[in-house]
Amino acid sequence: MAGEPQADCLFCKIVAGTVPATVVRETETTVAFRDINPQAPTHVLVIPKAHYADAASLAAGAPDLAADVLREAGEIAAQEKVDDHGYRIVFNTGAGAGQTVFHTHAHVLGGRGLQWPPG
Ligand code: D5M
Repeated sequence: MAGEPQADCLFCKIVAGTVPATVVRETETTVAFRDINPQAPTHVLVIPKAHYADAASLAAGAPDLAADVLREAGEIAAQEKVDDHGYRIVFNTGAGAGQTVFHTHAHVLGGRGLQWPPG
């Protein structure tokens, strides 16, 4: 069912605490942790605790939770002090766009100049 934990999902395991992560912030509905393969000095992932495969299905199925994730992305940028110079919030959506973990996650990237368009 939408939102239910999935046994084979890496990020559900991080939520459950059975896979370790460097958690930098947690709320009732979200967890933020450092990306294991950082692409910028600040690279934090913000996830909803509930399982939704991608940003679009999260927004369609649980719009308040989607708002929580976006708000937390902003809170992380402030906490990491990258909000002054600008930062990027990225939701890779679909394998062709580079999504490898099918549990919605916002990448919060900052602390260096970011090029546009992205690769
Ligand atoms: O992003 C998936 C991201 O998840 C990718 O940048 C690596 C990161 N990742 C994978 N495993 C872990 C663990 N265990 N801790 C922290 N970060 C992790 P995507 O947009 O799906 O390519």
